[in-house]
Amino acid sequence: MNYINEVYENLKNKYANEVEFLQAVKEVLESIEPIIAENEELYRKNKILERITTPDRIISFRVPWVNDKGEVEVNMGYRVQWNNAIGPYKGGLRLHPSVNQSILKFLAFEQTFKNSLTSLPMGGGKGGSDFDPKGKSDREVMAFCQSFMTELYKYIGPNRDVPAGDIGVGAREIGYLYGQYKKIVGNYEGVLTGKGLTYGGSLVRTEATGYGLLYITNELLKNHNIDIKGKTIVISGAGNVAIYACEKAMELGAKVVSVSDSNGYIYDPEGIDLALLKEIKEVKRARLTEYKKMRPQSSYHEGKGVFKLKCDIALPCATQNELDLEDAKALVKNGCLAVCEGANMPTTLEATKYLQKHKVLFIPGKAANAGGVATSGLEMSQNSLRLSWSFKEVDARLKEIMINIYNNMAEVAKKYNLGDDFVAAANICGFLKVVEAMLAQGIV
Ligand code: NDP
Ligand code: 2IT
Repeated sequence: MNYINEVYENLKNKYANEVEFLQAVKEVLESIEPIIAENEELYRKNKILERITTPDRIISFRVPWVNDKGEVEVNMGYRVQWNNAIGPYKGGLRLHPSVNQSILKFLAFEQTFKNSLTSLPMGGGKGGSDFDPKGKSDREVMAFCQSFMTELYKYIGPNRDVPAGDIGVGAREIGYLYGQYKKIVGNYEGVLTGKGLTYGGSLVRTEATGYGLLYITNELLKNHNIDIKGKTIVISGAGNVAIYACEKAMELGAKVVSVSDSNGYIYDPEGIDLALLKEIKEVKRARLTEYKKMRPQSSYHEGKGVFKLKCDIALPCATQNELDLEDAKALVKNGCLAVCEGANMPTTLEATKYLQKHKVLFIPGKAANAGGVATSGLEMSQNSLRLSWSFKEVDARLKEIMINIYNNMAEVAKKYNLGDDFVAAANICGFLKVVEAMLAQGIV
């Protein structure tokens, strides 16, 4: 059996229930075949694949907190510290009832390669809890965050592990987490990113993932002689990534006709009303059904289906495995030109292969949504320098990083004859830097 299959089969036997983790590993291992072939003996001897698919550690803990009725509730908290060969662990915290070890392992594994792609010195990590922030009062969210940090603080630090936001974690949660860390540790330091602008946050971090997604999408299109102006875009999700993807897409002259949440989606043929969307999601924390009430020309559709809409470009920005084979078939049938992933692993393996086979340009999440963590890296730099850069400066750096990621992928694609396979190109780019650092640092 070849080395890649051996490692994958072992993981499959050991972690049969961790389907998301196995999916993420399979995609990476399949695409680094040419790299392994070049140096198989060295990699085998150093057990590189076994080590890179095993986290440095997984911390899991109880998170007790008191709800508004005075009752005690108990959740599980986790931090997966995957790999710190190229820098301190870095990655978001997810608060969602679906959170489990498999999901956090896939996210931390992916994060390791994503962070490597940014060219900034950040290792990979991810954490979170099965706590559901939906419908909770501010005080309940604060109580949860304080309890979560009372355990997590032992394992993080500005040179050790720097968490940030992800699904269910935005400015409010980062504020409560930061306050508790500071109270326990006593240091005013850059231990989290996505902080508020009055206490060490960076301009553009809120917009960064969505903006970065559009910068790289635009670069992809430009390099294929396609103008984004006038194109119809379908976006899924209505959270942080979706909102700012929508904003930048409109700025670039495209028309965004949909957004969605876990209950259903909005189709607005005249283009999404961004101010209304922000008011509903960022201010009121309400459901998308509110949108239809204010925009009668739009329609609300219960359940899934956003990718069945006709579009030139699809940007999945909600969650893992939201775009399946049926969606991929509909996108191809409707003449979709490009799919770029704002979310982490939103496209199933079969759907990805179908899209690529039918010549739909495809950029995987670890490249396309790297703008968020890249700007977190810029927040860390500003914290270390005790400086704040202007919006224009951070935005310019973000854009440069995204274009660099595209160019690095294109170079690797050329070198290994990958055509437009940016899945393989991203995995190879991310993998090489981490592995070189691991080899240099010995068996640790
Ligand atoms: P938010 O919590 O701000 O928004 C998430 C959106 O996705 C909401 O509209 C939510 O709907 C929807 N959603 C979440 N879970 C599900 C589900 N199981 N089924 C259907 N819809 C769902 O999160 P973000 O926008 O920050 O994150 C979105 C994606 O982008 C995630 O995959 C995240 O990992 C990824 N990402 C985020 C980055 C960041 O900087 N924030 C950086 C890079 C990637 P509802 O409100 O109904 O739950
Ligand atoms: O998936 C991701 O890259 C994020 N949620 C952002 C992580 C970060 O550290 O900013």
